Amino acid sequence: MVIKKISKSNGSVKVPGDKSISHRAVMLGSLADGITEITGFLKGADCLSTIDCFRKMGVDINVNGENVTVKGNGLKGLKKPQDMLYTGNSGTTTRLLCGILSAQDFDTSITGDASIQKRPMGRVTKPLSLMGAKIENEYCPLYITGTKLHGIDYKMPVASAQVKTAIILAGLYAEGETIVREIEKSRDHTELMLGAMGADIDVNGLDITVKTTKNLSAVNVDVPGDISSAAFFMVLGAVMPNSEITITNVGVNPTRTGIIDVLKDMGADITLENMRTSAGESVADITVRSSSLKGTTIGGDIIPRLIDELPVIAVAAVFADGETVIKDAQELKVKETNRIRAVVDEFTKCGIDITETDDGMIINGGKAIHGADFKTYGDHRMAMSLTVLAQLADGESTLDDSDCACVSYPTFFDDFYKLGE
Ligand code: SPQ
Repeated sequence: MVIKKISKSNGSVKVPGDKSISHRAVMLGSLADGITEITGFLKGADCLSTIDCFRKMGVDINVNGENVTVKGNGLKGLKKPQDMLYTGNSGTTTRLLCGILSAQDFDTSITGDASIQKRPMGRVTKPLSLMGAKIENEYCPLYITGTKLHGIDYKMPVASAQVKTAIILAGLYAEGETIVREIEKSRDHTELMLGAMGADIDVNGLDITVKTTKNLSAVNVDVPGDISSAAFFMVLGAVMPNSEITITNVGVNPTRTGIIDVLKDMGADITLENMRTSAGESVADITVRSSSLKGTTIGGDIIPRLIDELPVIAVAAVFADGETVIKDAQELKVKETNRIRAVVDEFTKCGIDITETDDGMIINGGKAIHGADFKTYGDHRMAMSLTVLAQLADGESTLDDSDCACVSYPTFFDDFYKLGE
């Protein structure tokens, strides 16, 4: 696909629902007693994979546009699926399911696409096995023998919301108390939603304690817009001359807002308005205006708060004066693709001064760049980040695969080009 260029970016955009919250609403709704009405659900491929898996385990889920109704089966009401569960491209579905399925009284198996089969599952299977879980393999396909679990006190070796959540979900079923100790705070949507559903869960700084839970009570979930999708417009608005973009109804849970902090630090003109809370999640309208950016250093405990935004933050760094250092971001290597290598290889094609490091990259920005024929590696965030990058490159750019954007943002290209009209 030739990446069309827009000559201006002005106006308002409403990005689709948050992917992390949409997954969790379907999963926890399936395990709750009663009916969960989800509004603003993200109908991206990953969340549809989650729906498909739970339907295969006997949960009645009705999808009507962005409205989803889940008739919960209760914590002990899932049924043995006929076939292997297929999680597509979704790490969240795969890892969170491991926590739930370990504790069922039936056996299951899970696999996903070529990318999922390369993503490490040992990070969830190891702690779950300490709880008594029986999971064969550290890469998909995984074979899970349902069994009784017991609580553990687990210090996480990586900052990962998926690992944390898999253990918490297993902890709902486990005998005794389960404590997960994070090294850095990662997104806390699971804790918030479980708390609202009446689970016995307590958060104390980086430590989360969950006790055996008899039942969860369904709550309605109004999913805010995904800040990870808003990120593309935040960077576009900041780097493109004469821009003013308002992104409405964006989730600004503090565990997700690292990109706002970093862009502000780089000199971006960003304001948050209409701050409100919906189902325990903070929501705001975000306005970004073009400004001159300067390089910065990004590392430490901000990384989990912006991990998925780093490819597009790297785009901002290309148009910022001076050096930007991204460090402590080794986790990028185990995403849909190795996002450090992918960003460095594709940006290099444009003549950008970028160097790969073991835990991130160094970008010397503020220089003219030219278009290129880009590879996305089947990674949705690469496809959308490269589309933003191409806007300020001289000459034409192409993408080998634009369809992969549908994993998290099926209407991305429509929304993007509408801003230029
Ligand atoms: O679900 P998946 O494929 O892992 O998606 C990604 C993404 O870019 O959309 C990562 F590749 O987001 C993860 C995120 O990186 C979603 C997530 C969650 O919902 O709990 C947590 C993060 O992953 P991790 O490994 O840090 O727990």
